[in-house]
Amino acid sequence: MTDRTLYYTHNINPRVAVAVARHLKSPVELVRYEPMGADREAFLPLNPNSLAPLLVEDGKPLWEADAIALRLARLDGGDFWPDEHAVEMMMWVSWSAHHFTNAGAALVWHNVTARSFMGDPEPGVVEDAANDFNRFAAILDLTLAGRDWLVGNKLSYADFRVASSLPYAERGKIPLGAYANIRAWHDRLNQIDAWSDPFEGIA
Ligand SMILES: N[C@@H](CCC(=O)N[C@@H](CS)C(=O)NCC(=O)O)C(=O)O
Repeated sequence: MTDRTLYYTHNINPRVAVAVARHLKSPVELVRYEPMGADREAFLPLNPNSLAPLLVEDGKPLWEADAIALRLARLDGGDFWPDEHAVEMMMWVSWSAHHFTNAGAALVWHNVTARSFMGDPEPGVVEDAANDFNRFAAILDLTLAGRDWLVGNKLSYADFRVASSLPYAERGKIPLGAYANIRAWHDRLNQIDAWSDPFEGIA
């Protein structure tokens, strides 16, 4: 039997990977670790990025949340990453990384993470990040005016991926107020236990 472990922390990208694993009931052991702290040296050969998530299968490492999600979806064999919509899936995954989640994560970084060790962020920096977020949020909101889910009229990894920063919206001061369709879509996602509380019962 394959020995399969998903290493995670509670931040944006590993949260998505854990949510996928729990949603798909993947045959993985979930282990919390500190890739930039106590576990850094030991894990360097497996992940030279010193980041989470990390999937290790019989000693073979796979990093990047999206690659891990694809691997878990293939293992599952279902349609969480539907082959017939592979190109559209890639569009949303890429758009999330480069635009929407990038902008949301910047707000979380300035308003939560960096604030904890650098103090209050420069207002101009936060304003730029918010403008960036608003630019892409308007596009997502318009898209979601006409559909419940992003790809193929069904929940897929595209929804998990594009929503990755939203569980941190309150703490990160991500401005969702003007985007009723995004909020309704995220409410739908939050009906899924694996999304609303991926760390339930684990460290
Ligand atoms: N592109 C990578 C980004 C990974 C990444 O930036 N991970 C961050 C969390 S979002 C990390 O490991 N930070 C250190 C930590 O969480 O302890 C992916 O999608 O997996």
